[in-house]
Amino acid sequence: MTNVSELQIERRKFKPVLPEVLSKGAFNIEIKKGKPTKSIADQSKIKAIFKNTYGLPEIVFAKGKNQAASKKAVRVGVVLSGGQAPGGHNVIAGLFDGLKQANKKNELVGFLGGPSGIVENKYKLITEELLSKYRNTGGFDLIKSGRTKIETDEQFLCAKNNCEKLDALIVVGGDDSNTNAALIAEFAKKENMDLCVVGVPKTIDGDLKNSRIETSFGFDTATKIYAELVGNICRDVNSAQKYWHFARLMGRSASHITLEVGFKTQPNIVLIGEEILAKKLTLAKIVDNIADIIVKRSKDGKNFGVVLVPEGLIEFIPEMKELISALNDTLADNSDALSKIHSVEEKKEFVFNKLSPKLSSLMKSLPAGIASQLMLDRDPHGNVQVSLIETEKLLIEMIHKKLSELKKQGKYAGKFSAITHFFGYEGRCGIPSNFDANYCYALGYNAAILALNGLTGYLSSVRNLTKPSKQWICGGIPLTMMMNVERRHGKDKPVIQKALVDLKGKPFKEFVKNRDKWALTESYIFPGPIQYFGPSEVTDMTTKTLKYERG
Ligand code: FBP
Repeated sequence: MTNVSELQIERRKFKPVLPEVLSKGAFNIEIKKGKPTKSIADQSKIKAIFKNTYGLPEIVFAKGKNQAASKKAVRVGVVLSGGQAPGGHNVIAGLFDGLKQANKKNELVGFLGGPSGIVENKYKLITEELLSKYRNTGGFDLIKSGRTKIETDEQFLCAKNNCEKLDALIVVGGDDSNTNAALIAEFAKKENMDLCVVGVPKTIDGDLKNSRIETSFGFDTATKIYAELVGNICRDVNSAQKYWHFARLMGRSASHITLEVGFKTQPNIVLIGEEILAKKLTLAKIVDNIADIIVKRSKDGKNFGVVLVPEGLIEFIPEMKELISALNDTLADNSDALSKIHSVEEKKEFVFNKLSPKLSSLMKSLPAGIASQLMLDRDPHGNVQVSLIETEKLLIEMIHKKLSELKKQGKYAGKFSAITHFFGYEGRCGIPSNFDANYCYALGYNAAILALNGLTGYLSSVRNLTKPSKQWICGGIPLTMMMNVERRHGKDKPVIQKALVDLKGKPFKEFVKNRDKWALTESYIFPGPIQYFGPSEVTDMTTKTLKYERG
């Protein structure tokens, strides 16, 4: 009995197709430098923090000769940071192959368990024998991941000691982890270390992007997996015609996943957090809007439908955003006192007394379970763990109340039976799609080229992604260019700005054009499972978001 599936065996044989510009290796790539750059906001504050790495030029790779790339053997460390995303192993594979192509003696070590592996000096040497089992597979299990933030002086000192023998460190992570990468790059420069730090844009949430980073890796595969599940639910709904399904989809700060899955399946209601914030909708108004569609459909005899809820919805509702931000500060300022209180109810009482009367009564008005979930520990970067907050249940509870009021008023005669789903972890470790397998391999290979050229403080950038991978454009984007100052853990911190759904952007406009029709009809699409073999139309398609944004 073997412990790999038939698909895994076949999938290992997939050979990612490198962008043309990378295909001849490090010594045949010319480095083109652009003009000095600025951070997207708070320039003077960011410049003051990143004295040594602020203002770097953008880098684009072109075909040509390169004398500068390191010919001497180098030792490079890689760390996978934050939530899993399909394709992480291919980043390591591309990195490994890029380094070995330049010099067989180059070495790659993988820090274990995320950034804590750097602090605790836990690592393993990556060899071809080891890596061959992981090529084109999902998950981060080759070296695991973690959410530790390298923050304290002591942690920086440990990192310094443990990276002393490295020539480069590659940080594969989202906005927070790459912010950390930028801080490490700055620290290394300040300490005169010979360490080049390069980031790789990872997150299924799709919120680490800009004009040069078209998408983060993992978004493509994860949304395809969620879309298969939601599509199947749509078909079930249309067959039985008796339930309303509420599916919450991962994406803690932005609604890109929900929008993309919306395009792929065309359900009846798709909530976009960014729109809710822009329109300053209250929780009650959101519930009214959903109830309105439920009532309209029931008049046509349709007591069924599908609703997509972005995981981060709660933080987009202005009154809840205010509450969460006050809670963040209260929890951070009173962490010692709170750690001595053991029951959640007593903790809640303590917090109620610290909040303003308005926020305290808002919190008291929430279902007890949701209020407790809001009190849960923040992650090391100061983020609320929205994946643990069951917003869909909150909505359903409120919709029930609203519909029974409408019933009493004689405005609703339907039946509302709701089923909930949370699709998150199901999509984060799937076998990468062809797109992610190619993209991740290119990102890793590209990071190797940046590292071999000592280009520190950059994010690996591979773009032109709606074209075949041979035509992709490669280079590096200064990490400080994407930064602004935000409030975290009750303090102002430099962070890479998250890319939220752009309400003026083409994907959102396309959605608005269609949503009224989706609401009242059954325009469902059933995308089915990811296809790894077969016609290019189904195996190589990119996301609808990329198609509308770049099409
Ligand atoms: P990253 O931003 O680190 O890639 O992680 C994103 C994410 O998958 C979110 O969608 C989700 O809210 C969160 O991770 C869950 O975190 P955890 O794995 O710690 O439960």
